[in-house]
Amino acid sequence: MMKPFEKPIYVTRPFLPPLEEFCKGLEEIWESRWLTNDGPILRRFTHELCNILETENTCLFNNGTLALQIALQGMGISGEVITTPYTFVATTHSLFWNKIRPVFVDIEPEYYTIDPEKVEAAITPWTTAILAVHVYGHPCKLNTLADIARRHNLRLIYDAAHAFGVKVGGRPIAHFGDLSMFSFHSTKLFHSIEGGMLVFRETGLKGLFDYLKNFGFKNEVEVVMPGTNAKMNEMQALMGLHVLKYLDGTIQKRAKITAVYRSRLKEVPGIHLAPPLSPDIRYNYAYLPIEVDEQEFGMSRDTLYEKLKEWNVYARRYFYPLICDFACYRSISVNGSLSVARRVADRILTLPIYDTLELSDVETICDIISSLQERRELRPDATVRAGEREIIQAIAV
Ligand code: T4K
Repeated sequence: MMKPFEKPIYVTRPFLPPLEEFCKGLEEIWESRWLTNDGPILRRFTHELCNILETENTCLFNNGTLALQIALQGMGISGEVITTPYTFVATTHSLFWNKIRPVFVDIEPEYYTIDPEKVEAAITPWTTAILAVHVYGHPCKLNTLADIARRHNLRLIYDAAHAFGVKVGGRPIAHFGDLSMFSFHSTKLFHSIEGGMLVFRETGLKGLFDYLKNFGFKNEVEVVMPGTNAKMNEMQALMGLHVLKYLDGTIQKRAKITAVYRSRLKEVPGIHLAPPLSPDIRYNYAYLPIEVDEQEFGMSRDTLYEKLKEWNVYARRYFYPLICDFACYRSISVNGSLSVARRVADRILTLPIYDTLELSDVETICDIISSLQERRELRPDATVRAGEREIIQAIAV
């Protein structure tokens, strides 16, 4: 008989490098007594990232939210920005902090990224930019969005918080659009405890972002703009450097986990996964979203979410509710019905995925989901052989 997991299985766990390696790095920090403010480890980390991303146009921050806020300010974005309601709330907060009006449009149903047709329909004379999200690391419709941005003279900004390590046609995803923001939060596949990065096309933005994240200081006696404090410190950079060494292995492990979920869950009625991505995309397996069809599965997404907790499995409803349904954004008018985003937000569940999750545990999670579905099939009106209902219920309890 299946038993609940002894320890909680969370939606994610941060990757941690071998402790001895990290301690060696700490010794270097102790030696130098340089803790923050453009230290030597931050410079090394930046250099490594520039190599991987094949660009010098990067800037590191203490988190992704401040990075995005600073990006919008540095690029002078104002008026209206067309964006998605299906994301983490920080995407919209970054607009709000810059006094920009978000215009929410619907998403496409396969990969949950912003629907380019809806974007084009929402453009007004006040629109200055598109803020799209590579949600779960799924690339947006890159070419179509670029074409719309070019034709309407709009800036194209990507919240790529989930997309570190993703490549499209062999190119890092950071190469698309005018600017991309990556989050290095501990819950991300690649992290620096907390952290964020901007990657941008215009080389001139680098100096601006450096000022904005360091109080606007040009030198000891000159402040050239009202900046804030959004610097990455040496401990963060050290963690980032060490986690980076293991990134490929981490992605491979997640790919294996995803393969097990995919092969097992495709047999479960009412559980739907995004279709496989196009072969020219190198995915990072950042999240494992499933959609729960209440009719077919016999149980709502919320009931499944609660039932899984009884088995010590803590899935998450990323991203529910939609941003436009949060109290602080309810007064903002939305463009169109958002029918796809609403349906997905009501059905989505992100399942546990992280490098140390055993494949046998993934199998067990799938067994639990299947058994919950089978149990629901035993509705009073279902035809079952004598005694079968009792047997299946006993297995499922
Ligand atoms: N744009 C998008 C699209 C984003 O998704 C995010 C962040 C941002 C922008 C902003 O980037 P940052 O400013 O954060 O760099 C988490 C993260 O805090 C957030 O970074 C992330 N998106 C969002 C999707 O998820 P929570 O509140 O759901 O995380 P929390 O603390 O509940 O953690 C989830 C699970 O992870 C826990 O149940 C256990 C595990 N965990 C977590 C932490 C922090 C650990 O095992 N160890 C840990 O240290 O927001």
